[in-house]
Amino acid sequence: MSESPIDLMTVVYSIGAFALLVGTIPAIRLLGGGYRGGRFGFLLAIPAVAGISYVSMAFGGGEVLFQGYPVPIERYADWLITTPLLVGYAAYIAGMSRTWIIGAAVADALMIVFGGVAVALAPPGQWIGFAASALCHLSLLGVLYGILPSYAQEQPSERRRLARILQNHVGLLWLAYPIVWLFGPGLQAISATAVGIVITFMDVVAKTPYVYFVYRARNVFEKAGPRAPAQGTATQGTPTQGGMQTRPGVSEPSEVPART
Ligand code: RET
Repeated sequence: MSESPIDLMTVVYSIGAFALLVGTIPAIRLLGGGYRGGRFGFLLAIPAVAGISYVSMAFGGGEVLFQGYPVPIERYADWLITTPLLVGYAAYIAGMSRTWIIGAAVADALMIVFGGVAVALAPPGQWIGFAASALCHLSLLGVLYGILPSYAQEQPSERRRLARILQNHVGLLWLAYPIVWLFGPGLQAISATAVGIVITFMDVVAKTPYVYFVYRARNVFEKAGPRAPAQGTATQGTPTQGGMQTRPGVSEPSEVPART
């Protein structure tokens, strides 16, 4: 009786947890970077909540059998918190109105709630849940590609570029989730282990690079405070890299008086 000392999914979920927690690093750097605005707390919550959820999955926490198919409850709890943040943050970067940001986040949360209902129910109800979730997903895609661009257009070029990256990162990668769901818990054509491995990969790709993209484009955000670091030159108010505004329009009222 050779019982494997470490279960495959423990390894997979541990790697997922690690890769997601790596994603907190750029968010923490942004938080400590002396930027004004940027809502980096929300950004940090994305890989942090997911990372914690993966730690719990690695310990075999909340696995439940639905129709004989094991589903980790943490996955849906994590998605319920983090996917509205992913969508809402992309909308925020695009400069969308508060109403659209919240509307998109709510549509996203409903998509996950209906997905959770679908996974828990037996066939007729399951497909109704799937259809409701898919409708919410379609409405999200409508907001991302139908409404977001008109807001993004009004933004400075670097911010517009970041908004487009986040829009496509969310819009394209997420298409894979309902497909995996269909063959996994839906039709039960592929094993829960295979689903777990594929979803782990997708979750990491959906989150860690997302945070990094924002970090990479950090010149989009205004530098705040009296000690805006002079990168390269000590000249006041000179844009630093790539012509981006480091302190746009701020005439440094609270600066330490010039030592002349
Ligand atoms: C479900 C249920 C079936 C129908 C649809 C779904 C969509 C899920 C999506 C999940 C995205 C998750 C992400 C996680 C990141 O860690 C719920 C599978 C449409 C789009 C990005």
